[in-house]
Amino acid sequence: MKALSFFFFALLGTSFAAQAQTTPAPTSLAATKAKGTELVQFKTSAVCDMCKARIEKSLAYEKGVQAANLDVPSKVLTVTYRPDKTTPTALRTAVLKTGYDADDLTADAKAYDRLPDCCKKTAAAH
Ligand SMILES: [Cu+2]
Repeated sequence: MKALSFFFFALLGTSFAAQAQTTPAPTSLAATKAKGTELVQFKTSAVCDMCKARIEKSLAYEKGVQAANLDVPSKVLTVTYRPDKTTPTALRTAVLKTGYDADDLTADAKAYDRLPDCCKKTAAAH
C-alpha cells in the first residue's frame, strides 16, 4: 500500500512538472508585472499593425498606464496600469474612444468613422 501511494505521488509529480513546462504564458505575464501595478486584458476589434500602434499609443497617453501591448492575431490588448491612478473601466473607455471595441462594448462611433478603411471591422485580416 505504501509503495503504491508513493508511485501515485511520483506520477502526480511528473504530470505537474510536464504541465508547468507546457504553459509558460502565465508565468511570463506575472514576470512583467511590476510591484504596485495591475494587469488587465481586453479583447479589441483591431485588425492590423496600424491598429496595434494606434491603440498602444492612445493607451500610453492615458493616466496611470505603465505599458500597453496588443497582440494582433488574438486582438487581445494587455495593459499594465497603476490601480491608484486609473481603473479597468477608464482603460476600456480609452480603447472605445480610439475607435475599437473593448470586450463586449462597442467602439465610439465618431472615432470609428475616423479610422482608415483598412482598420474597420469589415476589413479582412492583413
Ligand atoms: Cu488597422
